Amino acid sequence: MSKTAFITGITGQDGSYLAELLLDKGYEVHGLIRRASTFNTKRIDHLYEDPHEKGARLTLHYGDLSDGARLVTLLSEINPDEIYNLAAQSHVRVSFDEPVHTANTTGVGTIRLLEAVRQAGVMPRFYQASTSELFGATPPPQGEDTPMYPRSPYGAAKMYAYWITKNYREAYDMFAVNGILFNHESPRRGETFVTRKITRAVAAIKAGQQDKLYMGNIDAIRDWGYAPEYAEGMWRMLQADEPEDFVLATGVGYSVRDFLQFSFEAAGLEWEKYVEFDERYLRPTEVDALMGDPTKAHEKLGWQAKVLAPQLARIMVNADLKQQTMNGQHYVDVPADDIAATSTHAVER
Ligand code: NAP
Ligand code: F7E
Repeated sequence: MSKTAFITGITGQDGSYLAELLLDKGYEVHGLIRRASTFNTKRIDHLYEDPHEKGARLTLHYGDLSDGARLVTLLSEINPDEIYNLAAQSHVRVSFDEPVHTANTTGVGTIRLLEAVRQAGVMPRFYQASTSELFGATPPPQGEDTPMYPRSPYGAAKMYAYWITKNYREAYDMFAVNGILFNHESPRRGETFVTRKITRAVAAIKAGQQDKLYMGNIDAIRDWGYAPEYAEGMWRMLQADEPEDFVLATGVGYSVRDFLQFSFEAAGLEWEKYVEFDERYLRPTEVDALMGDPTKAHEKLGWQAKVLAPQLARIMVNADLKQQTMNGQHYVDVPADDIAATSTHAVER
């Protein structure tokens, strides 16, 4: 019998890779999408199956993490074996502009979903998209037992979600786990996160459409991995014998300056000629350095990151260059030569 999964945030970067992975594994996949006045399913359009066709295994449902009643109805109907809660207002800088909205979606949204599980009387395994932003000001390396010190409304909202997931595991014996994921990127990364902002700018500069790239704090250090590999890690957490929290990271840190260099080099350009500082991209409180310790995931889940930032930058620049030549009409996935070097579930278009 095939398993059924429910994914919130299926239209996001991670949701799209996870949906691919689960469909590949034979799951029936249900995704929560927000009604918008424009289409917001670009990252999963290639997975769409006409529901009139027999055997269609991807179903999308309108809903929102702010609407608990809708979540109860959906979970009662779907009765999933696994829930992946990936939906969030996920941009750290934006969370300073919209702190209450971020708390409502990223924090309280999680308890709405957990309560919906209880009210619907279903018994799925539950994955919570926790984050290295929980560690915030605590210096690296950061592992499962590192003290948490969030530095943004986003980090604080995720802190609540992290603890309420643990609490429901202990209070109600739920198989509920936190995946504490360090930054992971891809050609599908949202355009205003730093890696994608850089790789899109490289492609636009190369095409003669842009002269300058304005950046904030380029001294910040991050542990950047490749998103499809992290989707595999999420799935493995829910297949484990016991519900436990895991860090997923590469274990290697690079600065934003390093990522600029890798990306511009990939297009044969010198970053210093194009990059300028703009204070509007600074945050009121910054997370200076994140670098994870993925030992537990390696030992217990057999999970290990393969792609590190230099290769990641090449993958993303190549995809953005290709997208430029296609006039930005389509999402372009990982080029074939890079895909061969990884074992991912990315779909070529
Ligand atoms: P993303 O690309 O920003 O996707 C976020 C998803 O959440 C989108 O599908 C979005 O829908 C949906 N969403 C936002 N608000 C919602 C609401 N109120 N109700 C229902 N859906 C809502 O994020 P991502 O990079 O894929 O990350 C996935 C999850 O992992 C997030 O929770 C993020 O905070 C967390 N995380 C990410 C990283 C990372 O490096 N990527 C690291 C650690 C943790 P629309 O498409 O309609 O906007
Ligand atoms: O910033 C610096 C910025 O916005 C990375 C989310 O997925 O990962 C992500 O959060 C660093 C920061 O990601 C610009 O100050 C410099 O130090 O790409 P980012 P993030 O804040 O690390 C975590 C794990 C999550 O959970 C989040 O959901 O880059 N930086 N100049 C800049 N950042 C941006 N966005 N834009 C700049 O111009």
